[in-house]
Amino acid sequence: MMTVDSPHIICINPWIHDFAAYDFWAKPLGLLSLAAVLRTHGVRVSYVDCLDRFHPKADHPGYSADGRGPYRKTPIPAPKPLADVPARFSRYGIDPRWLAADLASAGRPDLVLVTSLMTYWYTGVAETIAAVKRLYPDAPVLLGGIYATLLPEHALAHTGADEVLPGPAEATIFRAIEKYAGFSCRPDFDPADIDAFPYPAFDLQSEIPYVPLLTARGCPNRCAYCASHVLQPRRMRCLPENAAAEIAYWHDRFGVRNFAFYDDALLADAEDHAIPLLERIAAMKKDLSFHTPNALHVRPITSKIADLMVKAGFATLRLGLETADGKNRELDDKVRHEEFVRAARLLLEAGVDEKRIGAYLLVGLPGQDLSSVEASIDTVKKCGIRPVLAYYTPIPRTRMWAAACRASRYDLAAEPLFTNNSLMPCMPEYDRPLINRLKQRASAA
Ligand code: B12
Repeated sequence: MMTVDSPHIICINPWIHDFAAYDFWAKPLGLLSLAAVLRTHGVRVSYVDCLDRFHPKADHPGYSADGRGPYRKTPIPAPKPLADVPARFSRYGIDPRWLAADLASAGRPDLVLVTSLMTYWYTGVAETIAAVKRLYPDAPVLLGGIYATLLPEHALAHTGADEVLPGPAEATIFRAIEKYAGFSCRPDFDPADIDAFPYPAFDLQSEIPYVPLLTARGCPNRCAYCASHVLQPRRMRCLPENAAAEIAYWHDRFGVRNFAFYDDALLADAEDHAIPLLERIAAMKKDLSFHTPNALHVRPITSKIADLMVKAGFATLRLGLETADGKNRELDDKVRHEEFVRAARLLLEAGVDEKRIGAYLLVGLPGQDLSSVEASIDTVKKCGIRPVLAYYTPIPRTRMWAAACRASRYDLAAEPLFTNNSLMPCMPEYDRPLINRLKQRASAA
């Protein structure tokens, strides 16, 4: 099957450049999935994580009981388009000297794979690739991931990558390896079958404080503000027994206790998917904690699901208040309001700690009257759970993008940095007193 000796590939999770960043169960699941695929096909894979909170050279590794924690942070000048923003800009992640040393000790690569996440973090990607090119000027750098998929031309022009490969790459990565490393091999699994994928290579990390789980790719919904259907056009769902086996694997082999679901719609078709999965997790009787930072839809929550979540060990719950069609976005719609109140009641009755249930409220949507958010905050509180403000990020290729561009005081289409939600880019102005009032109202007891 192989035509040349195994190539050496370095996979890199790049730095973040932003006004704020925190590890809310955020790992480069896609990159580590590809690393696992390559490894099982005879490729020598090294992993360099610019966001490693547990880097051996870090003074104070950021431990926390549930896996979350702060990234190391270094103030840097803001990129020119953001120079006038009155907030401190930073590089999040390891010291550049540690990165250089890690790249050197990995050894010369035949190919470098860099992932990307937020479109407005591209300057962090560019700084990472520049560091690679300083050490290994001849090594080809291939960029993929979410930014690369949403804005491939921009990514090619602005990051220094030799090639940008958009979209899910379980199938396409093999051609790239052949092109750049002369290593020809065919996938020995079906890239259209999520059950056939190897487990992501979290074992390449210096620590495994938690494991992200993705029991399905893609989303059955088409919310106007979300790019999931562009990023993962093909919906694939794994069998509940396989998801349960993966959880047991990380716990039994590596002692992992915290798991974060990345699914866009974990509760879709719950009878066939989430319910059997939760039953299996509960039956394991292991002391595990599950977190849903990517939000659960409230509509499918029943008393059975709420009970099973408690039995399985769901510790941090985030609820999304948006509807599937993205039409009714504020908490003023009758049906949605009742659904929400009911879901909150069921979860509280089942025994989920009220402090650990948060409801995301989208703030800063095009045309949104921010004072309406105050009423939504009060409604959520009345239900006995926590409002969590989620600042709207305009995303290219979503249905809401055109409206976002029209509403914005910035030229969003010309400069992805302006889509940073810290700027509240779709509001006519950054109304600091009002935003502070909302924050206070949301956090007040
Ligand atoms: C899980 C998730 C999170 C997690 C953390 C994820 C992480 N890794 O850090 C949490 C819940 C914390 C999170 C938070 C946020 N998120 Co989020 N998140 C996601 C989600 C649902 C899944 C990402 C994922 O892991 N996918 C699964 C893997 C397997 O796919 P993948 O990473 O794309 O990888 C594949 C390909 O891209 C490719 N690939 C990847 N790397 C590479 C490298 C190479 C070289 C190649 C060739 C290929 C390749 O192959 C992989 C395998 O097929 C996406 C939506 C989605 N469905 O993708 C949104 C998404 C990325 N998030 C988004 C947003 C806006 C946010 C928030 C800002 C939300 C908010 N407004 O408050 C926050 C803030 C994050 C922050 N500042 O830290 C947006 C991004 C918008 C943008 N402008 O880029 C998305 C697209 C959702 C959306 N609304 O459309 N998020």
